Amino acid sequence: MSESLQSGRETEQERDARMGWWREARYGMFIHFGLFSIPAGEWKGRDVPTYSEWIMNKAEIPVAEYAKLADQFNPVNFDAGAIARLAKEAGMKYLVITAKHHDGFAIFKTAVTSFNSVDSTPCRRDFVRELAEACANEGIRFGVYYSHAQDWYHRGGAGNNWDPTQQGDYDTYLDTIAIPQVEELLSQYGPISVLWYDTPRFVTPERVARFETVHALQPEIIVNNRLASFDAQSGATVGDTETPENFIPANGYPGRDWECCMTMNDNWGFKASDSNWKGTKILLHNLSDIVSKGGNFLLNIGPKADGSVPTESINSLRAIGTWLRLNGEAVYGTVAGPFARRMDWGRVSRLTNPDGTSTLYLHVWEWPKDGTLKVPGLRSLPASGKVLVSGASVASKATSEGVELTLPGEAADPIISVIVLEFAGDISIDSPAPLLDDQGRIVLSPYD
Ligand code: JFZ
Repeated sequence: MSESLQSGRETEQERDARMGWWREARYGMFIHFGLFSIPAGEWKGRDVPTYSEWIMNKAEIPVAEYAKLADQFNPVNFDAGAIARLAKEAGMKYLVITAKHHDGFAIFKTAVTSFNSVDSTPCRRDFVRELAEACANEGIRFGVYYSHAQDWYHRGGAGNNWDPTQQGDYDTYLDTIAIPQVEELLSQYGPISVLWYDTPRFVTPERVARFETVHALQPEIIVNNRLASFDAQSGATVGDTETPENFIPANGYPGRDWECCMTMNDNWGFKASDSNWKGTKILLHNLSDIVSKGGNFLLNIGPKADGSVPTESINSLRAIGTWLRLNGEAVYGTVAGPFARRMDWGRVSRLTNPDGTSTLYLHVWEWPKDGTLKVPGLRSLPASGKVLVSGASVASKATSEGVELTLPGEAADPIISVIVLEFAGDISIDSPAPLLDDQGRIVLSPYD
């Protein structure tokens, strides 16, 4: 539920319980799939310089012309079971798919418009239902992305300023398309764990309340911060989670749940001309960086028009899944590390255990050549230390800067090796002193 509109209706304990699985999950799959997957970023032989799923807008395609894409939408290779298994193999714990993006096309059976994948296409398939069932079979939590304000097809939807035939009343659009479709999604597809709204336009507190009413259909649902950018009365952020997109905030959002959503290349929807794949190392470093700041990583795939998942996406997801099978305890259920400054050798995540002991996971991106790893600012000596994967012991000693670790042998992993430090109680850390040296200069490490 939205934080500002739920205030008083949910205790902190109830909120923690509702967010519990999400905070444990830390890592999910985003899927951008729809009619836009057909042009894949090209229109009338021209590459359109924009996100693939924005092609109708940037190429200013008239509604009637764009709608003809539905006649050829037949993703015979869309295999919901395979996608859910891929997410599971990748170590992802939840999945969010674009039920309706800004182009107004629903990939689910909706009674309020025929512009959907069941009524208007040769495939006559409900992809939301297929994926919801596949995720249930694999134990993956299921969520939906919904573009509630922007709708370039239905009259009155926001964002279409090029086709006069689409103009109409915004509240009528909300009442006849957006709100009824959200109600369909929350009442006809079983448990929906995440409702991922996108691009709030003209969304007032009164309009927020109309959506909020529907959320009551799934009382445990987690709603992001994009239903409305703020609650005008209280000024509080509406929604349960912050959603930095394609960037990782320097310090996360202390005290707030947040999720970084990210593309694997430069597009959300499949774009044929986009071969700028980030690759496994960058994506794994991003996961490490995000969880070290207490966030979740929602990593996107853009299936092709035939429904198949790009090979580059599969390869990186499988590689990260392999790493997580060995090192997942440094990710799942952890919280932000205790250090105000990033370590120049990697990142740190943390567990505060029920018995009062503490655990630090050192995500070592750069294994020190001399085997000595410095943890500046750490003032508690660990009771024990080991390399997570091998179990090899790690010795530690206190120094004037903090704690110095002696690492055994070679790095346990070519990308990120995890060191586990166990502490008998809480962890004492230097307060983040200003980065001044004795000449009063600001001293920044390369990673700063
Ligand atoms: C939005 C969508 O427009 C996009 O197609 C994709 O679905 C992405 C996940 O979400 O993109 C945005 C949303 C907000 C901003 C920029 C792009 N913003 O606030 O700058």
